[in-house]
Amino acid sequence: MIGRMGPSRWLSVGMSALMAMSLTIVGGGIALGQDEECAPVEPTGPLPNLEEVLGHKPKVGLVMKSLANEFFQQMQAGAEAYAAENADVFDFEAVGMKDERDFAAQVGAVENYITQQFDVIVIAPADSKAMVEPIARALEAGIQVINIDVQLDQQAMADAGIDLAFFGPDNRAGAKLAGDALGQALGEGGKVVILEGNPEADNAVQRKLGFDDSVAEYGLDLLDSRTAHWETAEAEELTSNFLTQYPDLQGIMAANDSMALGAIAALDAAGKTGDIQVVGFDNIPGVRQYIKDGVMLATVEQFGADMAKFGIDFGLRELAGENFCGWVQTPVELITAENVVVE
Ligand code: ALL
Repeated sequence: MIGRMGPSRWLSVGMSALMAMSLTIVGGGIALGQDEECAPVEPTGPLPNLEEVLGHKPKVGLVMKSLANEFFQQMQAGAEAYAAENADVFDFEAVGMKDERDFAAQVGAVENYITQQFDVIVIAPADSKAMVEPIARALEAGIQVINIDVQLDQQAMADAGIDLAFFGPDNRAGAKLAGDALGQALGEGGKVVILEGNPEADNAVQRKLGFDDSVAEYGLDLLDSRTAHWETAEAEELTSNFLTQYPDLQGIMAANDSMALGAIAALDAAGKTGDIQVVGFDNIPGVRQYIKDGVMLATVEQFGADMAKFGIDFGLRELAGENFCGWVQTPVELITAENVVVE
């Protein structure tokens, strides 16, 4: 049921109105410049029961990225538990990729759901441009597609003649929370590097911009910025190289926690644990103890499981005739030693 989540955590930002950023109160939640043409996004009542209308129980597919990444493991677990609670309302299946660059697996999953005539696809695209084509084919086949986590490219969507709402966080603002924590810890002139996510994904681009914002605001000295494609092993290797290249390095901004873990492993191997501050993004279970122990400075919680659950809800609501547009903004929260919860 959609109402369980607490409405005030959900913001709706219409793309066209985004620039204006006017503050409006909508139905108990806060909407930033909500696009009036867009359906209200407040959580409302129980899930629509569509079995009678459709003649079958709706089939919902969740397409994620790397299942080696705890972020998606948690998303999968949350979505599966939600589907089990609502087993009378919809059938559910979740798929992921074997690693962060196994893009063909995502395309294959969408094709497969088209063939199997799924009713709803909720997808976190690995590539903001390349994923538009397969999604356009799914829409053409009459499937409701909900874009979560990584926003599809506006131009690529326009070229393909589609227009999907985005259900996800402000990645730039989220990264800036982590970047600011590092800025405050190091002060002006602090020497930092950025480990970027996969540049094909819009959220990687946005997080890089958010870190850049912190660099500018705190007068940090950005020595280097490169991608480790969201992966731990690649981040470890890149960080080892950075440590040799920049012996006076003081801080690392990683665009996700998988890469933060790689950075921490490289620091450990170099005997520099705790000497160089690390921030990340996701608040995966694997970093929480490090944050508590001061090995890692901060991360950003982005409620991945909720994102998928809401994606399912909004998909079913679209199937019932509602139409969402613009940006349905989901929350982010800075996690430090002060508020981290180690289970
Ligand atoms: C993004 C997510 C996570 C994740 C990354 C890796 O889309 O938001 O931060 O770690 O994908 O695929």
